[in-house]
Amino acid sequence: MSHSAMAGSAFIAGSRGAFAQEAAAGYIPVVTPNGTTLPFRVVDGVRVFHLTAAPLRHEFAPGLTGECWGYNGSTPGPTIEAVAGDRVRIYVTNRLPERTTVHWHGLILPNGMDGVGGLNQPYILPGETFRYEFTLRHPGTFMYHPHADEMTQMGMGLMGMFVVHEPEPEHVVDRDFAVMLTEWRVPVGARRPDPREMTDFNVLTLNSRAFPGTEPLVVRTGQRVRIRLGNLSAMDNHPIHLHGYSFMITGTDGGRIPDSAQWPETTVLVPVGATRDIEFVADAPGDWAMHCHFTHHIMNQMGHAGPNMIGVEPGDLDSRIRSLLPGYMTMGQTGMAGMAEMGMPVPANSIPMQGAPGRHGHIDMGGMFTVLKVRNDVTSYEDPGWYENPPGTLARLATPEELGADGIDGA
Ligand SMILES: [Cu+2]
Repeated sequence: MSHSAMAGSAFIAGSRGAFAQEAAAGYIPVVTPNGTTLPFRVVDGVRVFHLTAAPLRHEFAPGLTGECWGYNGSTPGPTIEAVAGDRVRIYVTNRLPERTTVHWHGLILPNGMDGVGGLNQPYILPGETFRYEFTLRHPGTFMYHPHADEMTQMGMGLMGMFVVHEPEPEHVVDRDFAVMLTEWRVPVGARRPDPREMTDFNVLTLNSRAFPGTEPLVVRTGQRVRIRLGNLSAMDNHPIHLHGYSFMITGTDGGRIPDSAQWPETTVLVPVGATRDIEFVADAPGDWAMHCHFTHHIMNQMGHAGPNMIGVEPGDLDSRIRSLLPGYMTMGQTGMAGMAEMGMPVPANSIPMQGAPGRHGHIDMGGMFTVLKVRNDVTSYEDPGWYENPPGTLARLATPEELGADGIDGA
């Protein structure tokens, strides 16, 4: 008997926040930062879900809202969770202005359930509801997305994570996160992502949110943590770097990697159309950055068209231009960090180069960036605020005495 029986016949709410919810479903539920878990009901032993694809308004981060597409009111759609051995029935209602399907990425299932429009099934036309049903044959981290007008529908936000737990929990963790990586082109001043973009993506997201809109991953010191990363970006693999830890790569959308074949990393490359699971014991308290290591993927909307000003000495250029253009100021001569921090006026509904204030100053990163917050004494998984570094453990200005004592010249 599958674990779904434990869930009873009531809809199970998504898991967020309190510890008490963890035992409810018979496994440690996955947490989808900034997202939710898809409710289900059990009917005659079958776990029944309902997805509705529809347009929606989505906030990428404070200051930038888009007219996107998603499932059940969000992009990514709610995370689907079940247990290997479960039979699942998933109804999909199409409220989009065009036909769609859903492909269950990575799942081993009957050919007619695979969701490639035209190849495996007729399209789900606007207004129709299709029924998918199959048995989950193996545990792992999978995804779901349309296989119809793929460039448009994924470029507009239609995607979600699909987690299948082990029937007899062998590799148990205390905190289990699901994070979908994707990328968007939202022209400055526009609300509509442009799915025709091939190269110049300017909103890079974790669960469709750009920092500082990303919720931190909150963990108690000593907990075993799994982060399930999926990538349904149009064109980019993402090297996701976690600070503070060496983690093991424990799974892909092909399944769990045997212990003997796992390897340690601090950066995991998540290819387009793939998932990667990483695991570690959170034994180091602090605020640890987790971000894509492509530096252009930790920038929000920015222009690339202007001249490179680094090292330029503008002389009296500013005062001369100001006679024509009041308030003009040459920027970027010493680097570009100041631009966001200065609070440059920006076009409505845009977040150019925006980072966020941190505990010790401005964080220059935005986009595909979040924070793993590890704390000794958390009693809930709400954001605990910034880490207070214990005395003697914070980098600081060197004193002349210290420089002299250690023989540092030229400081
Ligand atoms: Cu990236």
